[in-house]
Amino acid sequence: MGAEPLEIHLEEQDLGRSLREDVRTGLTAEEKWLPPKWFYDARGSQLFEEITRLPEYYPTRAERAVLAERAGDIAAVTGAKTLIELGSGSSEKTRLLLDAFTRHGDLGTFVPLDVSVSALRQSTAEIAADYPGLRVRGIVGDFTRHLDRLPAGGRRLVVFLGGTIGNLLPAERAEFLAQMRAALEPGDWLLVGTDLVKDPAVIVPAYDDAAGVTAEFNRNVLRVINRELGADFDPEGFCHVACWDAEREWIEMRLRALRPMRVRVLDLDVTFAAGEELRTEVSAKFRPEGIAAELAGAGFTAHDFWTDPGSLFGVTLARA
Ligand code: AVJ
Repeated sequence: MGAEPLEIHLEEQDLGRSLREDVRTGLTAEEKWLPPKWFYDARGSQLFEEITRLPEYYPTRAERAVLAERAGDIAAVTGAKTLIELGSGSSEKTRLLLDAFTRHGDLGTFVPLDVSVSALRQSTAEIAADYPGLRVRGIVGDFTRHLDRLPAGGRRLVVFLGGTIGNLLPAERAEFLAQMRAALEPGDWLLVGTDLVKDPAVIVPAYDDAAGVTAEFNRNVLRVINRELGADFDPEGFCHVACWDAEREWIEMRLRALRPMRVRVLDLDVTFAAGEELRTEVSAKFRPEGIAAELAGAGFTAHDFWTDPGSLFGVTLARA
């Protein structure tokens, strides 16, 4: 049984429209910003996969360690029939769960949802090939907009890994969790990965690696906008900046203009002063009590909270 054809909830025009809206809003703001979802074209998804293998980028390895240790418990406790993965990317770590469910027995369907068509094509084909008997239904969609399109019924486990929930701003996060809770039935489960607050001397290099892969990933958003909207950003005119906000306990990636620049995009004439910064991503870090409080606030009941041996990364299993 191969993967089923991808279900497209983000049509080409729809993608274009939301990119145009985001570019207009973000680049005309007093403090310029762009949402991080636009990093992930084929090249951006590839660069992100490279980031996950960098020595400085600990979250992927730490989360994988937790899942390797706890996948059996997760399969046994949830007894899920349907596994839904939001922002699935390559679904590489999710294989630990699929393996555990294969041993445990009940899982019938895997539903990865991602904005990246290229990542989803590859992951659904590979997973369908490696897990014969598993129904694989990939959905091209945006987890902040398409939670109402998830398949209904039958003991569902939704997984949201990698700390991607930290890419939402606090108000967006509350909205997302409330929508998630509304999309689930009592007895369904949510598994969320969150990077934890720690010494910034550990966090900052993870977002500013020596090989410069994260810098390329960051500049990639400008290449996406150039290609999709016919803009004329000079990506090399910007340098990569990663900075820790101690008060809000998040890391920000920014692109800093190396010289004054003028960019034509849509009907806009966007000017950058030398040194001006464009915020491209927020990646929030969490404390265990904060995660529990946010989940409870959205109507979830925390069931388990696990970390890796170094307490770098947390994984929470909660019940709807
Ligand atoms: C997509 C949430 C896993 O915030 O750590 C990696 C994206 N940005 N390096 C993160 C990212 C810069 C990443 N996640």
